[in-house]
Amino acid sequence: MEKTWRWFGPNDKITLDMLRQIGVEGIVTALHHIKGGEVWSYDEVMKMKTYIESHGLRWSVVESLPVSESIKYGGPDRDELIEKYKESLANLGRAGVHTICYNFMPVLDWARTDLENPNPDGTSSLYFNHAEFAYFDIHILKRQGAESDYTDETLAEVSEMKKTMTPADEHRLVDNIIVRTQGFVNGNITEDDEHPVELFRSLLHLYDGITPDQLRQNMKYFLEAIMPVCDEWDMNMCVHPDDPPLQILGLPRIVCCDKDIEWFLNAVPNKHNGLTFCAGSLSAGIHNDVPALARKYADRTWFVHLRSTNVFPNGDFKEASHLGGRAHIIELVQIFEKEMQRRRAANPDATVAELPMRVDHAPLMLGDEKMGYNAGYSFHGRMLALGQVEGVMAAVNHQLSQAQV
Ligand code: DNO
Repeated sequence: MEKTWRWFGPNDKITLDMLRQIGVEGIVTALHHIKGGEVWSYDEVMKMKTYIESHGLRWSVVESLPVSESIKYGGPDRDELIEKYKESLANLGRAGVHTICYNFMPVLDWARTDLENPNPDGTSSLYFNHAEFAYFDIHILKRQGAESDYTDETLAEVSEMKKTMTPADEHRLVDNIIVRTQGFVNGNITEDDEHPVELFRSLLHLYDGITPDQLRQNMKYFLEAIMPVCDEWDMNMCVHPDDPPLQILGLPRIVCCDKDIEWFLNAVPNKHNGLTFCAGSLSAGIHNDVPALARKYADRTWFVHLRSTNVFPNGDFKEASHLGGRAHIIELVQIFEKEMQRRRAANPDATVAELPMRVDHAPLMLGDEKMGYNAGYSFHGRMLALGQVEGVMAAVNHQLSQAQV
């Protein structure tokens, strides 16, 4: 696989020169300065591509070309927005960038309650606490009927919490769940929004009455509309699984499990309709057997996110070491490296593109915590994780080449 790294553009404190020194080959980025829904012009795409290439790297993956809410809930302007999306895709294809990561999650791009949960060794990691999330839903958002989505146990924990939560604690929860995890990924809420909770509530209302089936139909509509452009420019669309892969905030969520993945791949049976295999997101659902999913969907996977989580008996989950947890990354590397062998064998005369993989959501360590990095995107933590995964890849490839002799 190709070693890639998510980089947030020329203002990222982690520079491309630093990334070359640690063995990164390809860059995963987006035109973060362009407002959601607007066309990425060929010139803007080329500017970014040239900048990356002038540092001896290549632009391997777009993460993300965001899908507007209106396309997801099926608003009146969706066709217009889809046309713009198609234009951006064609401009990327013309520039030679062919792998596109996107998601179909309503409103929230990903969710965590705690961005610096301490580990015994002095580092810290991202954490999702169910009771805190329920507290946010019930007492901060005050979503109608929210209580009925939680177990008695969780509700009892929430009542206990209510006795001690301060306004500062509540502010921290809002900041973690809907601001600091969203702004930097071109999500709906940014650090500059003065009333994030009100804004968030109005976004949730856009999905009133939208069932999972309706959302599925909207996804199919979107994919069918863009496939001709994807065929023309060889664009690999890779949907990112829902993170966490669970039903939350009464929203329809449709990329959470085996059945969901099977559905959207079959609904639009074109190889350009593929998957970002985010091992970490999938691992946070106790219903998911991550290596089994990788085995089943390797041939429709165009991008791999390697990270892992531990899920606790009450459903809370925390990012794990890249060598531990529920994702079983060593097995995943075996599966995807074998898939690469298969792709090469199936196309002996062509140069088969390496499958890009990046590490994700690594701990804060060795001073990362003072650097103000985007949540989950530390430097030392990710560098350590990349070193670990690189070692696994080297060992797996060595074994595979010996098996061939
Ligand atoms: C979070 C990321 C997500 C992901 C998008 C893809 O760390 O995994 O923001 O990039 O959901 O569209």
